[in-house]
Amino acid sequence: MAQFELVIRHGTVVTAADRTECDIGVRNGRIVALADHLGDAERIIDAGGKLVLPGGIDSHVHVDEPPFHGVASSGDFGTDTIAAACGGTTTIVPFVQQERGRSLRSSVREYHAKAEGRAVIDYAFHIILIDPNSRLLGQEVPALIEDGYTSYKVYMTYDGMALNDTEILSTLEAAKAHGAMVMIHAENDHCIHHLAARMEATGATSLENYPLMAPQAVEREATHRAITLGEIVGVPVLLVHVSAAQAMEQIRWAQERGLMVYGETCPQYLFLTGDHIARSGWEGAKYLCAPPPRDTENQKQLWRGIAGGVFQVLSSDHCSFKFEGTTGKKANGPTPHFRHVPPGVPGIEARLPLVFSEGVGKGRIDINTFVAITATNAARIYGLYPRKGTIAVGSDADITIWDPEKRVTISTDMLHENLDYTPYEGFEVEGWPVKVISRGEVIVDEGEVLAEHGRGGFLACDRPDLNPAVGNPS
Ligand code: DUC
Ligand code: ZN
Repeated sequence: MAQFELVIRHGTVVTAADRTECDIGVRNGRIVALADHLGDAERIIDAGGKLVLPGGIDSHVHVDEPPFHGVASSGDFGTDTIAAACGGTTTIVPFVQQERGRSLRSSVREYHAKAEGRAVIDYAFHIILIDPNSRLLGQEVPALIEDGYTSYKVYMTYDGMALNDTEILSTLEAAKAHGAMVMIHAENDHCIHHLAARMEATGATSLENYPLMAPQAVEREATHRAITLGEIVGVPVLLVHVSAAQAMEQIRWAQERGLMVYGETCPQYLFLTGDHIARSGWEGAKYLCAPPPRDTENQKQLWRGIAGGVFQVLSSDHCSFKFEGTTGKKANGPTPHFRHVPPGVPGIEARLPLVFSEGVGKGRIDINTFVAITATNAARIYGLYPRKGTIAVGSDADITIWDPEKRVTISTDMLHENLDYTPYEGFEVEGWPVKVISRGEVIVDEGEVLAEHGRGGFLACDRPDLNPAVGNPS
């Protein structure tokens, strides 16, 4: 019997910290050797001229959640994990959404049933809390943390889902007592309602008005408040999908004061602007998400924030609402109205190529930072490290072989998301994953999907390291 099931040879192996020319030996789905020259394998992949990266971790994806603004997702754990894999991602962390009046445990079971038999890559779960009552925080949440559900998301906006400050404080206290990470969607709900009502009163309801109901101040105030709530309890918080410089400056301010505050941003805030939403008629709906994309100056600031270490995580916030039809962004028609379009854009497949091309390719970030923000830091923050998110002896052999010179024009047709549009239509990227390996198995080979549905497995997360050694090297 050969010593290794798989050897990846002659590649440039990159982690969040290093860049090394070495071979990788894989046995039983795990990395068991890193050395100058490894032979004697059942399969050898020549990665000469290619980058060999840890598979991406997309730690903010909405998969098969209940309808939002009355509109259902069109993707499921099958289509969305195939799309993720085709884009170089080997782990996702979607959400279980709490349902009022139902036990959290039974909701968790429901999401397991959605994933089992369908997912082609491994997955963990965050849990969205919309009713953090004392029974839930005192009994269910501690038991779930024990079982590997160690991150909880709370909304400061959205009807029926927003928590008030008291509820957020109680959630943070539970997170502190039992060892969980709290992710916060920071937008001031009262301001949004106030501004939206003002615009509706004047009939300014076309989509170009959408960003005006959630200007930067709305996000900045809520970000500061979220940081303050975390400070008062003495527990880390992670601000998700930060869209703009003003919110980012709050995070930087907190970090400089020594608070454990983490930040996430997403491709839509690096590549889209309010001008996309202002495209005429329904077209703008393709770019509508919450918070709204801003402008090119904010994009520049966010890139600086990534390079400077303000942001630890870059995930997609993938939402699979179609454009047309009853599961589409236009479903609440007949005319476009900024309050009736479900916010959210897809990006599970294009995330890594976009960020590699515009980030590493254009010199905005180095390759180690790319690995850190798209894989390693999420693994550390959410309790998956070192099993996931790095290339090291003992880690799962989740590896993406990346051709840094491959040019691709992104289009709906070439993506595997079960959708009729992508907000990144026509974007030209340089750099694409050519082989994607999950636990030692090649699941995507030159665009061909080889993975069996159901091969992906659940990952119970460890309690997060509440002061993880995250940081962006550049
Ligand atoms: N933002 C979105 O754009 N979609 C889903 C939820 C969210 O917070
Ligand atoms: Zn989200």
